[in-house]
Amino acid sequence: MSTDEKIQAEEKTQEAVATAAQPVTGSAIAQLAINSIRTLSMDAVQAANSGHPGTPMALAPVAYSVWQNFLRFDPSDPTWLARDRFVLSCGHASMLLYSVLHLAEVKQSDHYGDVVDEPAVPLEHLKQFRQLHSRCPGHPEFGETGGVETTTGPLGQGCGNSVGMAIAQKWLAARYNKPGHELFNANTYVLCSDGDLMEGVSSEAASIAGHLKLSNLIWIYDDNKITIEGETELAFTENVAMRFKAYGWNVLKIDDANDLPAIDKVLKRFTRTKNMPTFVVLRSHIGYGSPNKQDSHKAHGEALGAEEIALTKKFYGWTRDQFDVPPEVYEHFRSGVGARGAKLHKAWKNKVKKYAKDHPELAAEIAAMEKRDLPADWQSAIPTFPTDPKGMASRVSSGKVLNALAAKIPWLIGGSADLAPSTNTLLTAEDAGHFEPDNYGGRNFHWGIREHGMAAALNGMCLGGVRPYGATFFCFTDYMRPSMRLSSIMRLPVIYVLTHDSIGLGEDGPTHQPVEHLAAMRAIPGLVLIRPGDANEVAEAYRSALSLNDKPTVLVLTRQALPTVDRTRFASVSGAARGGYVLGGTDVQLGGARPDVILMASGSELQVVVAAYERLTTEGVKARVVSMPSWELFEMQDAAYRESVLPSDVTARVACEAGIEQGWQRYLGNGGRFVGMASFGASAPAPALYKHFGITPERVIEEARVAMK
Ligand SMILES: Cc1ncc(C[n+]2csc(CCOP(=O)(O)OP(=O)(O)O)c2C)c(N)n1
Ligand SMILES: [Mg+2]
Repeated sequence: MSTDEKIQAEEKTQEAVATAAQPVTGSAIAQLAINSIRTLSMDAVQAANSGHPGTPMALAPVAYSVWQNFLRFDPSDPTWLARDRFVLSCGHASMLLYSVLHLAEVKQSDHYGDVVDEPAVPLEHLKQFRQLHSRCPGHPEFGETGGVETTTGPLGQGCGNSVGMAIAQKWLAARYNKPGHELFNANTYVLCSDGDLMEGVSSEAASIAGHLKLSNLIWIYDDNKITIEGETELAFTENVAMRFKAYGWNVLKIDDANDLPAIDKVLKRFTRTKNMPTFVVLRSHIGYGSPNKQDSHKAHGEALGAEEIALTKKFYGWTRDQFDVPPEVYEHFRSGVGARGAKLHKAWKNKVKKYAKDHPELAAEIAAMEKRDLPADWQSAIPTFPTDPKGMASRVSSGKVLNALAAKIPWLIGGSADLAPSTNTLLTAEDAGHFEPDNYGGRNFHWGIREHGMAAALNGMCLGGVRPYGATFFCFTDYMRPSMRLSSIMRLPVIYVLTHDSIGLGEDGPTHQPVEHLAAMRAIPGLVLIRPGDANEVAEAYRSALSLNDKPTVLVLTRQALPTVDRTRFASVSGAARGGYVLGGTDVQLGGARPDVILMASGSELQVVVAAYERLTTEGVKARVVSMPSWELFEMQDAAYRESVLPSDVTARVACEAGIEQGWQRYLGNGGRFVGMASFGASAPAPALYKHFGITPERVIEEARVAMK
């Protein structure tokens, strides 16, 4: 008998036992727990008069089964590194998650993994669903509510995150498990909806998960045949199961979302599946139990109304008041997921203690990772680059710095969306390896041409404990912006290595040349963009990026060579950490005199303003040149420092950047002038383009003269 046949035979026996032993709906206490999830969800949506009751009502049984019978999760420490993850990708059904977190008495934790000794979701917060400062915001938000593993709501993102979580779990297992010491073997459970599966990002994620054979990942698809506008017939008629089969997933079916034994069987089957992710088509009925709204899009996104709630509760046989949970339900969860999680977590801590004796260095790594720390001496790896008028592309210096740092930080792992030879993001150490189904300890990732899936997975990897980076061309941030925005909302220190930063990439032309992308990235609150001006600023950029443990960083790098600035003639590169600094024309160099004009630039245009500065200086103009690799880091400095770099009484200013002007007004003021792009680029060698679009020292000098008038 093959393994698969054995599993099937075993399941048949179990099925017979299950059918004989209990009704299809499960035990009375299970029913009570499930109906508690349903009624809490209905009541909270009704209290808010806003939200999504139908899907929590339908998915309560499967959420119950996963949590109560399978999830290895300790409610008293929702941040335990080796825990199973539960992701509600259809974030609109947030009340499902909040109800479970409430009933399972999960503790509160924050963005940094600090646990607070109080319930994450007390009843008062459920009653304040969707109100300001409630721990039950409209959609689940990581860091706001203990037990919420990731921020979901933009459909498809949770699916993408889950692939990153499963990857992190496989990687941790491969690197840290040793003979006699199994520390990591966690699973990721996902609930997802029609919307999740229509979004492209989930297809990218599913495709790579199948390729990678992530057997620790299960997506449970809520096949309710309903979306907002009506029946899925309107727009979604493909055979989803066949699609996932083609992706290489193990596809299973549950015909009735209320059939607990069937759910149990499928989840067991998942935990025994070794070589592929699991996809479950779960046929459900949105608004289950509501006599007038079940199976209708009316149950999707609005309160049921008091009358309909009364009718539905009658159907459930529910006689209690609003928000009134039977005490035995709490006890039930305590003795289920609570007891199991506490026991496993305690055993894990003991395992780690023993492990630390045999593998002290690896144990120290795990401890650092748990706190989102880095190895103590990681900064010692950061290289310095000698002065070089010819210099090197910042993508090249980036590759050198990244590799030097990776040697010090084992869990700095990542890859590119099929552009590693161009983005220079390959880790070249002999033992770095490639993350593949037969080598989950590999540190190089091949995302294929799936930028969005990559970015969503990076968030999941970061949530899973590692420090991930992902790379592509800067222009293709357009293809992953939704996930980058979520990196920032979740305060995740993901590093995006983005090369080919402007018209400077040359011949590939306007489709590949970012123009508005700097402005677009800077518009994302909390995200730190760094566009370093030479190799040493690249080194500093990595120092900043890795020092930040609660913000994503975007490194914007060139294809073309940049001169490495002579730091004996110009200021030390240490200023780059402050986002903007005086490179030439310092107070000392100007003898304390007020500058006549300030020239600012980032990245590849630094050399342009430096050339202009040198010419103006020889002409006797008291010019100052400011390198501005990062507005966001500059804005984090105190007012006195910012004033010392850009004295407010110097209104003659020129900024030069091979992107659009938008945003530069902040530093230019009314009297300032901008030299950059106002249109898409063109296909030609880079020097010709800089000349054609007038991004030259001559133009900067011209504008400086206008500004000084
Ligand atoms: C990217 C994205 N687009 C649109 C929405 C708005 N929206 C929320 S739920 C939903 C569709 C609901 O259908 P389904 O995913 O099947 O969820 P169900 O109603 O079955 O729970 C839409 C369009 C969203 N949240 N995210
Ligand atoms: Mg649906």
